[in-house]
Amino acid sequence: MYDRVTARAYTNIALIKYWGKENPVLNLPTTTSLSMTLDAFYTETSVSFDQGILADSLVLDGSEVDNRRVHTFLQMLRENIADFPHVLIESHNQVPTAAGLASSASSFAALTVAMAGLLELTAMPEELSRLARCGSGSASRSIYGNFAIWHKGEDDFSSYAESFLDEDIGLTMLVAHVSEETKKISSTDGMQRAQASAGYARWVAESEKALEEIKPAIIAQDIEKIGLIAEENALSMHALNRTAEPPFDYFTDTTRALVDFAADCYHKGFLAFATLDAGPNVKIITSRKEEEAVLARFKAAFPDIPFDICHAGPRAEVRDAH
Ligand code: 2P0
Repeated sequence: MYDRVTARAYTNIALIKYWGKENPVLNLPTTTSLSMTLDAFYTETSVSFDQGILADSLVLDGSEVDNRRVHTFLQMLRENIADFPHVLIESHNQVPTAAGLASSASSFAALTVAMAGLLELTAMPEELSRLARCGSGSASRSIYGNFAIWHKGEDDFSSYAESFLDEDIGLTMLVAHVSEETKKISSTDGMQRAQASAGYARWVAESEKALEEIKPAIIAQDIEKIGLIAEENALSMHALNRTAEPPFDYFTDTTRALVDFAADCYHKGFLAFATLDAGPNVKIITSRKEEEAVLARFKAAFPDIPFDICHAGPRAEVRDAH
């Protein structure tokens, strides 16, 4: 039995987005989504049982925080797996928190893998994915490296992610840090509003079609096709938000300018496609071959914006157990 287990999980960016819940308690999605795990942003989490504390405790980057989702998640483990004493969770984020870079994905994937180690669970990745999903939907995909597909499923047992392609196909994501501020509308709220849009059923149908189109493009390592499909999927998600009930928009003027600049680069012959999550930051899809040239163009046009270069990242793993 271990005293302390440390796990690391990397964040992921969806190429086909998760943007709606069939069941908000269990995070059962309305659509199947597909992502690439990134190598640049991760969460490292250590867990230990602590008889000396009165409740489960989360210390995030050195400060104690009260996080309702984490408490609910640990309760879910107690009910589903086994009862256990109070847990001390110490977590470090190498992800800009809550600004559309899905720190909840890496956080709950790292917490799931660490807790599975501490509880000595012999769980398959699909089971870990299912548990991570209960913490945050996108965390189901961060269990895997490279490309993961989260099957929407029909219930708690059938909704989990699997590896879609465990191979680095040379896709690069350039992350433009437009803003590190906490987003004004959480993903959960945003999804709820989007689902009240008159156009939601059409978005679901388009997403299903896009998913079937992107699968062979990933297998064929066709970055241009992947980029075109992912960009369309992301922009239609944001267009949907503008018709939501009530409407909202994660875009800033800089977001719009970056998206337009990616389109301009593509028309000039470069591989450059935009994708965005629940925030104003833009991720530019390009290839490893063209990343330097594309980055140079963006830096020249947006000299005040910091950029990160990301490639495909590894799966979530226990790093230390003693
Ligand atoms: C995604 N996003 O597929 C989509 C695209 C944001 C936009 O998953 O409520 O933090 O915890 O299940 O996973 C962000 O939503 O939402 C997200 P919850 P989550 O990556």
